[in-house]
Amino acid sequence: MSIVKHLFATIALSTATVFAHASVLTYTQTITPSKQVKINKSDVDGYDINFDILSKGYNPLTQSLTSGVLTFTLTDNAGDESFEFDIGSGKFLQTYTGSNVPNHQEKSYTVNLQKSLADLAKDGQLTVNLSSTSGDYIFVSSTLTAQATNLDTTTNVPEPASLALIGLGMGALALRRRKS
Ligand SMILES: [Ca+2]
Ligand SMILES: [Ca+2]
Ligand SMILES: [Ca+2]
Repeated sequence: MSIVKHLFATIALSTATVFAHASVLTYTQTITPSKQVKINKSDVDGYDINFDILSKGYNPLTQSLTSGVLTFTLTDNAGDESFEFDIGSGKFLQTYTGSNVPNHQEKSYTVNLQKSLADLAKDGQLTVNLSSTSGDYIFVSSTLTAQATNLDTTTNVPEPASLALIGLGMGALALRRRKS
């Protein structure tokens, strides 16, 4: 292999390493109503909460959303109940169901965004509708944690190691020229 070919092979390898180490961006948003919200089966519209990570710096044009997790904290006064969370909408709708929110204590429920991740990725916004399918419960708060990576490759600068290799390659070329 000529020195030049070897040099380019080394640079290509180094660049791939830079991509693999692209930094992970984390966005977190917590929604807490000013007073606790009771959700009844008789409220047919349920209760909407709206997440927006655009305001946190997410940019759908330059970043790729890799994961998202929602946690919901609920509590209850009395009785047994069942609930449904509609996360996202249309073809990205993801539904989570549960039952029997503990009385007089808080419980957190964790949902990984799967289908609904694309809803959030598209425009940085995600609406969740909380409803009851029997009885009532109290919504305390919800937190969204999403992770993204930069798509923009122009910000990836060569690592010092590959710069040093380029320097070595140039030196070798210069030596060769002097010899011939
Ligand atoms: Ca209960
Ligand atoms: Ca959306
Ligand atoms: Ca109840």
